[in-house]
Amino acid sequence: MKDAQPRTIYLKDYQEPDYWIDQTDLTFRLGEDYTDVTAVLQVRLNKNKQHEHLPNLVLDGTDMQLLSVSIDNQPLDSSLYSLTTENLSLPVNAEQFTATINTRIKPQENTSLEGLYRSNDMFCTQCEAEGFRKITYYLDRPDVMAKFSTTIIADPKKYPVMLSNGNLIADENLDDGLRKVKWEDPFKKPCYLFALVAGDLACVDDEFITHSGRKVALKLFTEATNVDKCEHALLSLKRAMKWDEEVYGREYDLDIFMIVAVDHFNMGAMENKGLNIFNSSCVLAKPETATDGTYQRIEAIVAHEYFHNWSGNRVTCRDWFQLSLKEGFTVFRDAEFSADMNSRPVKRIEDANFLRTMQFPEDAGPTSHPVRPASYIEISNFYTLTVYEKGAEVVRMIHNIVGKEGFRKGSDLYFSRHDGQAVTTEDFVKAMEEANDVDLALFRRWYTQSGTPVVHVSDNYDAANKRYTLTVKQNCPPTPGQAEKVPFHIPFAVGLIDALGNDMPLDEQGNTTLVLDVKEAEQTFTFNNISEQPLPSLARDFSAPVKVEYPYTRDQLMFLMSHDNDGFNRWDAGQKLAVDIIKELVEQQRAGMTLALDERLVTAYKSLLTGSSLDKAMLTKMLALPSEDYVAEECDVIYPLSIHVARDFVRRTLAVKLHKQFKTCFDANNTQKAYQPTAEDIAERSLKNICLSYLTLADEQGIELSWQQYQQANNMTDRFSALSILENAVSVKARDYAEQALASFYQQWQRDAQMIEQWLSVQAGGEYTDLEKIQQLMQHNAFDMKNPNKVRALIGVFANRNKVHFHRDDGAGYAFLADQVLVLNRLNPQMASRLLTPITRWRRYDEMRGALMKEQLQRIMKEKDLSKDVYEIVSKSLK
Ligand code: B3K
Ligand code: ZN
Repeated sequence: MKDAQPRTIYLKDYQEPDYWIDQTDLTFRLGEDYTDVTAVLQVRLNKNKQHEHLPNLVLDGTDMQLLSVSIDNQPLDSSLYSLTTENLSLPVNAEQFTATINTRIKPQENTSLEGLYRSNDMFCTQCEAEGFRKITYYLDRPDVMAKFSTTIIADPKKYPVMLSNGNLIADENLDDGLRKVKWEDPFKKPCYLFALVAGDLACVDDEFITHSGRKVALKLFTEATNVDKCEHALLSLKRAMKWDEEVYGREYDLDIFMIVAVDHFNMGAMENKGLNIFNSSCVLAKPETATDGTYQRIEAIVAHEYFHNWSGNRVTCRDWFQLSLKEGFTVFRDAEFSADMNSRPVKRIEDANFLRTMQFPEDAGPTSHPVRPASYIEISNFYTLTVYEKGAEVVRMIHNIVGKEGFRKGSDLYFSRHDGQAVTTEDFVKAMEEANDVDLALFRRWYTQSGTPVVHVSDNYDAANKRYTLTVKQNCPPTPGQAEKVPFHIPFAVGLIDALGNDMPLDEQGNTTLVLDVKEAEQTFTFNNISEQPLPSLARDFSAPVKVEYPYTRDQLMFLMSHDNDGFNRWDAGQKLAVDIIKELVEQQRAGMTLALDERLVTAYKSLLTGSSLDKAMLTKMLALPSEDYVAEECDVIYPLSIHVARDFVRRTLAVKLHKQFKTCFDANNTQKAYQPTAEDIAERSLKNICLSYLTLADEQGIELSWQQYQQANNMTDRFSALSILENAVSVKARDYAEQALASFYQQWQRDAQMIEQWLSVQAGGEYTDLEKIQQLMQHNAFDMKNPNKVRALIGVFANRNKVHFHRDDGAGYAFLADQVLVLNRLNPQMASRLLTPITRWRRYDEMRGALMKEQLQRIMKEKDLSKDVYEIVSKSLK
């Protein structure tokens, strides 16, 4: 650590800046040894604030060399300014002035992938949240919005493509053989939306005609070998542009929209104004190399970044505590887009499942924080599932409270009122409230209280009076810094189901789902004219991000699995049944008993496979057992190996007992069509492949079937499914096939970055890949510690998915992870702190494992030069 105790930043301390920057003119001289940057800033005193005298202009800046500064063209002697490792402080003697700052940076040495850096042979940037301060000294905060121009001077042979935000306004060849281009962005923006790209890139062109008839040039830049992987992203972009016009009335505002694919990127993509930069793995796809999952992820991320043009760029965040203002809202927008493009109930199941499996543990763990955090040490640590996914659920609840049309009125008001401004989540809620004349006073608690509320439901049926009552109690467990909670406003959607499985009418209008406004710690709701004892269907469509407790019997869950009219709850009934059964087996396993599966699960699966009228996408979801992570989340103490054994036993038993049904279903869906990533075909392939995974567990014929599919597949979805099935199958034959497949896969695709990531991850998660194998793979040419995708594919997948070997009894898995975190702490702190997550949850595990994880956290804590990123996570985890 640079400072002994890194500083905590608090929302309550927010103040407007002393100065504004109205115009920022940047010039980059890109070189192989260094890059020189000139920033010309038009600075103006902020008169909203009281000043006794003109304060110094304190600019943020780190990791660079200051060459010179001048104010209104007068060079400033170094004795007149003060410079620290984090700031440049300049004396000021006028309310308006021009500051010119020359800095030198070394992008080729920048492994943090923040600021200006190199990926392969190109230059690219990532400035959110605080990367711009690694490019030049600046007011690096989102409430300072300026108009930008960017001049790039570079060798045109090495960097024929030179891009920045906005429109190209000049392009000239200089006498010294260099080329100079100038870009100008007509919209003011915070510096986190600045972008620059230079490299030898190919471009795939397309266009979009907006609602008002303007033509927008769409350009996707990538290395020349990837031009055949651009079609799907461009198609997704055009769909997203159209959808935002239709659903939100939002039109694109520049005449050009560019996307660049880069191989070295810390996350998925970045919404820089007019110049989105994408992790290659989130934008490039062709049927031979991308799975259906990749196709769908690309559609969602391209849309997400595009939607930010309004929810993020035109209306941005006042400070980083407001991050969910743009992220929660934009995730909600992209989820609705994906629901409209594909299957709505399936998308809802996927999102709710993801939230429960991944965000609930975060919300219950040592880094738990509200959707709008109150403090942080390193803002990069707050790009979390809570800010993104729970934030999106909070927006969804507002949508459900005010209704679809009300939400549109609210978003119209929000965009028109705040266009060009940097605002807060409070401004968003106010716009929703005012446009709809609703009171969201209590609802605001979702932004300030952390933790997952638990809703306990009990019921009573009074047959004589045909009256049914539901008693709903809520509580929220304590989280760091929040011992006591006040009740949340929970929109709780409820249906009642009769003995034949039909929804009962709940009011005079005949509505069969009612949204109860739960606002108190305990409340009772009465339903009249209920002709028989009903079975409740609770929190339909996952109407709030809460845990629901109701004492369903296994028979009742089976009934709901085949009768609930709410798609989400129908699926969830199956999950609840399976979790209950797997937890029972975990106990049996720990007690050294012979495992015995409750036959009811077999019966339930059999009726899914034979008698159900579900569509294929839904059926696939119903046939997938809850993940080990979800079962773990539902256990008081996590015994990872017992959970693995128990779940595996269920899979094998189902595979043997329902072999015939799985085979029939597999054959019916094994239609060898030409590949198309349509919702219908994706569903068919997913159903076929889940059947194949069960068949492979049953006998050697299943293994032969997978091997055959691996060799004959005409698309990567089928090929990769077969590969990962073989990689996890136990027989000698399967091990042999898996080895052959992995070798030929590598042979064929070693020059394709996305394929190598897949190759690493299928091995890292493999049941038979032990720690020693992981260490060997780290030495392989395919691996690169400086490439986040590779780190995630190998180390991340090992630590998160390979339960058997990561959690081995001697703690070597944890020590290995800590070693890698310490290496990355120097190379790429953001990656280091993300990678840590599995061992931060040490309190949830059995005593032995918990102690071993804690030991590793303590070891990391002793490191001398800990980044703020890692320090924050480790210190909070040990508190
Ligand atoms: N806004 C970016 C995330 C930036 C993360 C920086 N550490 C991507 C997105 O959410 O669209
Ligand atoms: Zn985003």
